[in-house]
Amino acid sequence: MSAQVAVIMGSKSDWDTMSHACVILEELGIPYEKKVVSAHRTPDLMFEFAEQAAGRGIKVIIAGAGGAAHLPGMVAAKTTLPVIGVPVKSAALNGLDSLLSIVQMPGGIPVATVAIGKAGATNAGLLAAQILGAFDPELAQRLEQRRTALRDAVIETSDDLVLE
Ligand code: RP5
Repeated sequence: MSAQVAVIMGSKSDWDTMSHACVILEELGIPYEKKVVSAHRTPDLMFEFAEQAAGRGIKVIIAGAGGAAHLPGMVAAKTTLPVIGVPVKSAALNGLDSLLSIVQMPGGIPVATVAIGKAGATNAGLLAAQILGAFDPELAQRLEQRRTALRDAVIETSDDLVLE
């Protein structure tokens, strides 16, 4: 099956973060592709990717970048596929720069922005799955099962609350 989700990132250095989105997609059995595409260093490749993604069967794009993180917004400007932006934690400002660059899109071109770093990348994978799950009952079922397992794991932690 061809990829339904594209996970792109501005640099190979983003992979430590963005791999967490891929872990979720693997777990849920969603075909995906992963690629380094930089808004600053490979702008022509970025536009080519964004313009061709829908035609290749991609349904959701997850885009992660750090610093002056233009990638998610620029990709969103060139496609009507849903784009989920992941702010990668930067060295200088701990990812606040990435977050604000991605989340503060002017009205008209949306980017669904998640949290900074690992939690955001994990949630980006889950959000992409939930978007696809709205049209795929079997995937929706796997998401329900995942939620149930999460709930049970949390409830079980009560057993660990013992006085020393
Ligand atoms: C951004 O610049 C990337 O998304 C990355 O988070 C950041 C730093 O990139 P490298 O200098 O590590 O390649 O474009």
